[in-house]
Amino acid sequence: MPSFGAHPGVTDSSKSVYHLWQGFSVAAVIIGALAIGLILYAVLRYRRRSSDAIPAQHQYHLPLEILYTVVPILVVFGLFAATLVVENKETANPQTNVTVDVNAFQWGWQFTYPGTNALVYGQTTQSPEMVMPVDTNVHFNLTSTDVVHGFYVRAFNFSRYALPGVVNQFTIRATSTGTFFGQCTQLCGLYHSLMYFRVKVVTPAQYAQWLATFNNAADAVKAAAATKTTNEELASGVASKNTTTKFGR
Ligand SMILES: [Cu+2]
Repeated sequence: MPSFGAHPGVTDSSKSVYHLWQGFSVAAVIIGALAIGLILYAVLRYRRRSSDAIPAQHQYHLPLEILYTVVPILVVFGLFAATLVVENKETANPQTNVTVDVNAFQWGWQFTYPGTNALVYGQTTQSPEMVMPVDTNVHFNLTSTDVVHGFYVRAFNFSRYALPGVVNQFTIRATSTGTFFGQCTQLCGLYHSLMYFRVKVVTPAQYAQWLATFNNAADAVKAAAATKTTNEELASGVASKNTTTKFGR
């Protein structure tokens, strides 16, 4: 099936969004072709041939009127139902073992991994690179220290506001390894254009190895300081969705 300009991406949810897009595009092509076909047929078949003869008139054709009322309603309901299914998948927060706290600020990103010393931090030209395991549900708690930012990863077909005072939660399961570009998608000030980051998706073994590199006293101090400010924001923020455990922990 053609892509209609979109891409499947590298996560479960990016793929379902992509398939939804394909479904909508196919529906639009079929309905567009039908409408244009009927218009062209009527224009050509019943074009004016002589000055006085007019085509036979068929108003109040009840079955036809019912058909062109009911069919569009069914089409709209079908598209609505498909959207609902995909949206529910997008906002599902299944139980996870990996949690990443993302804190956006003017103008950079901080990624901390609760329960570990891992800390990824970078601003403007530093482009921090966060790490997450493949084929694993990863829970994100997204917030901001100052203004509204946008967490966007193109390969994930995914974007969320990073809002001060709100904790936006979502779960992403990457299905292939690689390094993917992310960026802020809300005009947030002078260096908004430099608010890039990268997401590195690695195997679970590589992820464990990466976490282990932070097992030292110096990184423990740094992570404690970084998570303290993030935790204060998470605690004061309003959760985007009620969860049984506090912010998925
Ligand atoms: Cu920003």
